Amino acid sequence: QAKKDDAKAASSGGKQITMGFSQIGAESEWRTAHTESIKSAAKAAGINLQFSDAQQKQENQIKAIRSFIAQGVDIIAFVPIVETGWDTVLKEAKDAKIPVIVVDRDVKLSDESLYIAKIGTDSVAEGKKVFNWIDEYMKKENKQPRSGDKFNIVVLEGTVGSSVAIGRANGFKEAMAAAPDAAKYTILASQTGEFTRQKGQEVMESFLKSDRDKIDILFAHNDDMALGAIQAIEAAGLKPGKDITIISIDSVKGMFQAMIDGKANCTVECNPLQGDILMETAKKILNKEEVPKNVYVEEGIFPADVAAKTLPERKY
Ligand code: GYE
Repeated sequence: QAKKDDAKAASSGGKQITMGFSQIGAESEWRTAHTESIKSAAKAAGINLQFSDAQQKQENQIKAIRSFIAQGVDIIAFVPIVETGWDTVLKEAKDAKIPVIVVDRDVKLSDESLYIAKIGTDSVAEGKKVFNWIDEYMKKENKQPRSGDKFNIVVLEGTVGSSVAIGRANGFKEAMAAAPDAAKYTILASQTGEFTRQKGQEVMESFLKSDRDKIDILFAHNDDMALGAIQAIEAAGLKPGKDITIISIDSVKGMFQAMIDGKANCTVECNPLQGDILMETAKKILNKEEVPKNVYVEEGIFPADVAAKTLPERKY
């Protein structure tokens, strides 16, 4: 019955709502869960979803949005792969009177009225949680630097120019600068691993080539890159999770398994289950109801000692 009511609500004036959705691709376990959440929520809400996969290219996203406008969809939602470069196409949507919802990542625009609402996660807060967890953990475990007198951190960054890579890097550095024992830490190297397992492994290999005996801590902007890096660390004859403390963001099942296996130390949650709230928001906008400009989903933090207990409850 609830489903039927939803389906009814999804038709305004007897016509089913059509949403054009531009996804960035399938780079990570997180992204797969995100896509799945969007698709199943559209189905449950009785919304006709026109789903487009941009294969990691902004130009493909712009093309998709233009084709949604040409088709005359009721509403457009998209995940901005990078922060900038959206003004022109969003102005075209506005001129065509098609409302736009920004999903997951943030945009930087000259005119904030070019989108109605943004649904996503707080990447600056995530980056802060990562540093604060590290600082506490190193003290609690009475860890000592493997060489010299500071903990050497290496960072695997996400997609260059994406709001999440920028936010996570900034949040991390802000928390580090604000910590009373900031002087105990230094960032030895930081490079993009493009949010993929393969690239994470490759970049970690190169970090290890130059600094194998110095690296104390790995911060990966997502779990997939951490999982790739774990393979590189083992191949270099080191123990991931022991010689090198490993923390990343997302909290996908693969990372829980790595923690259970003793190869990783913590994951900060980034919640990809944004489909239901997106569909609800879309209906409200089309019903001319007020919606908040920014909606952040709830997020936790999972260190290795809760991994085994938590894994069975994880939805992605
Ligand atoms: O952390 C990563 C993905 O934009 C929050 O993109 C998302 C990030 C997520 O590929 O795994």
